[in-house]
Amino acid sequence: MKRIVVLSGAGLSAESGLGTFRDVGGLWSQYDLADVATPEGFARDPALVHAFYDARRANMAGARPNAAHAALARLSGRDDVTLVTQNIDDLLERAGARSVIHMHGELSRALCAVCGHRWDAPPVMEPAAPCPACDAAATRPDVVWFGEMPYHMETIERALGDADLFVSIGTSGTVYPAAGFVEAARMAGAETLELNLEASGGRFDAVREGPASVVVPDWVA
Ligand code: BV8
Repeated sequence: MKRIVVLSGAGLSAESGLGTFRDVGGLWSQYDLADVATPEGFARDPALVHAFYDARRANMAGARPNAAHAALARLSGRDDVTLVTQNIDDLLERAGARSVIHMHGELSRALCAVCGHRWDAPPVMEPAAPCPACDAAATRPDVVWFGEMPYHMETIERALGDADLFVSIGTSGTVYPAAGFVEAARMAGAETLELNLEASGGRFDAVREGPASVVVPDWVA
């Protein structure tokens, strides 16, 4: 049984209308990453950060999974497949995928910065809204910002160490530690495959270029 680790990035959801970060017109050309995706930015201006994520949550609610999400959903739940995503949207789950590992958190979840309690995020987050568990007014998006430790790293590293195949989908490979997964998989003896609109220039044994809604179902078939 070939053990497969799949890592996806913003390109997986691009055709569903969710913006990518570093393509032309991407999110980081509209916002300064330091202002909206770091703990320091949140401390400085929580209202700006909440507005940034509330807008993305609204965009996500109006979006639909595309054929790439559906193809990965067919793969998910298999014992030999580990689905890791950098994306914070819920389109894989809405396509029916199970056991998705959101290493950068989830837009649909709220986190109490005091007690660590997590709950389903309302469409618009009220910073002063009391935590359902400890009453503190310290609500933040349950999203991993720059300088914060991504989630589930032990699980991911174990899967990479056992992988026979590592597939990277729709990611520029610029953000660590995710950008280092291809090397970790190669070190473990895995074959590496990139499915991307354009090759990211990372070190993959094979690359298939094209939109995710085409190349991912082709690969999964
Ligand atoms: C950590 C959540 C340590 C928020 C995100 C050197 C200098 C400075 C900093 C660092 C450094 N080395 C490492 C760091 C730290 C930093 C980092 O990597 N910085 C980068 C910028 C250099 N990393 C971190 O801070 C990480 N934490 O290192 O912690 C630590 C250790 C111990 C204790 C505590 C801490 C945390 C990083 C997580 C940040 N959060 N997201 C949010 O979403 O708002 S990152 C953000 O970038 C998203 O998660 C996104 O997924 C991720 C990667 O972007 P991509 O998904 O690749 O998207 P991008 O726009 O870049 O590319 C789009 C791709 O899609 C392209 O390839 C394009 O071709 C493709 N595409 C487009 N259309 C299509 C398509 N493909 C297919 N079909 C299409 N139609």
